Amino acid sequence: MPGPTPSLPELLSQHRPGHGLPQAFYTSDEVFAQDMETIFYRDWLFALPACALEKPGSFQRLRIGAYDVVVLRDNQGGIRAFHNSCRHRGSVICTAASGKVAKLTCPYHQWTYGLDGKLVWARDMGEDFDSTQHSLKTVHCREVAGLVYICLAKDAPNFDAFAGTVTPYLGVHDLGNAKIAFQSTIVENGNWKLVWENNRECYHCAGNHPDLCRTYPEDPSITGVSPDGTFPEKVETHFNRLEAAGAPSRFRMGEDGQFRVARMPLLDGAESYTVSGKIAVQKRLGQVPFLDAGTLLMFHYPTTWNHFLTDHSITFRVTPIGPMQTEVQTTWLVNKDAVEGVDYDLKNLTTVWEHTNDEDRRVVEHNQQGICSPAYQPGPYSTKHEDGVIQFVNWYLQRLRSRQPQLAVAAE
Ligand code: 3BY
Ligand code: FES
Ligand code: FE
Repeated sequence: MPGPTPSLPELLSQHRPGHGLPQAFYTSDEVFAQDMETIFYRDWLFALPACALEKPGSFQRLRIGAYDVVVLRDNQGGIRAFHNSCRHRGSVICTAASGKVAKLTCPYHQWTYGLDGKLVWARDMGEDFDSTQHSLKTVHCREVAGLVYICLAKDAPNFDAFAGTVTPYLGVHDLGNAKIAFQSTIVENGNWKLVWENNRECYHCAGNHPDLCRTYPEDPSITGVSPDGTFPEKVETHFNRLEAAGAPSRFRMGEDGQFRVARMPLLDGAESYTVSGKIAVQKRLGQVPFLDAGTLLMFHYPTTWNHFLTDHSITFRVTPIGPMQTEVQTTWLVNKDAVEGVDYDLKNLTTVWEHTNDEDRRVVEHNQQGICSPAYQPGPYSTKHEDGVIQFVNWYLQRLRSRQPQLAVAAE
């Protein structure tokens, strides 16, 4: 019979570099709680594309572990985030997943807040009651080129390096003029780190993604992180061609490995993620200079990877639900003036990634099932195909160690 879960310092000392993580990292309640405390409650998290909040008062509710958050557009057009907990007796205020309101009224005793979070009405609270002391609690919120990020920490980590690096890359994609064509939300019965490990390699692509492989190259230099900083000549030529035409493309990575951005070529002749390989949306989103400009790949741990294409863009959001459950939300963005049935066919637009997501769900679930066996022993990653996975695992372990000083010592 398996014994009790080893402590986190023990687990860290069991990890062999270049190998998968010990079982408990993917299964235990304790590690899951630690991941939430150390990473999800402290890092910047992708929330939604700004265009999801169309008008002042549009809101969306997000759940991150124990936290319930409302992200909304205020009367000045800015985007703000608040804890969804009333300053009276704590009720949730927004009960719907999304909607549009003039003000935020608590369903319990109707305390009412403005879109700036200030308490504007509370009945019969007496002379001494100071409404200015009862504003909604704010959550850090930043918009980067049409993408909204939040941070639950009291003191948010620096976000400027990421924002400053990716903003020029995203400029040509014009996400400010996007609308949501489709959104899918799936639950994968697997740990959030397995979702990421799977995303960070294409070693599994040929065996699992028949539709994606019509356009997306299996070449590890496209998906990976180029540990030696070099790229095949074909990729270099692609970078140079796109940059000369005004579309930033070269591979850039955050200093601590939290994010990467690079405009990568698709297979020869491919323009977008469709079965035919041709663009899906005739009225394109953005001003990417060529139809064969490939895909701008951007990830930011721990919540998002993205594909910004020549005709549309796709955002992905990863939200852990439990040690062996993760939500993956995919959003297809198109030009706000593109008309479904005229400029694009929704099925043609979404088929490849609907299939790919389902195939990824299946491999992640199989991975989780096998890891749950007492016979599981972490195996070696392929250095050729899985350098991106090694990079993710190293980032994760480094986060745990740097934010839990006792773990840094235990790992020596
Ligand atoms: O979604 C990703 O970023 C990559 C590309 C295709 C599959 N996956 C490895
Ligand atoms: Fe919100 Fe009472 S709990 S008004
Ligand atoms: Fe995949």
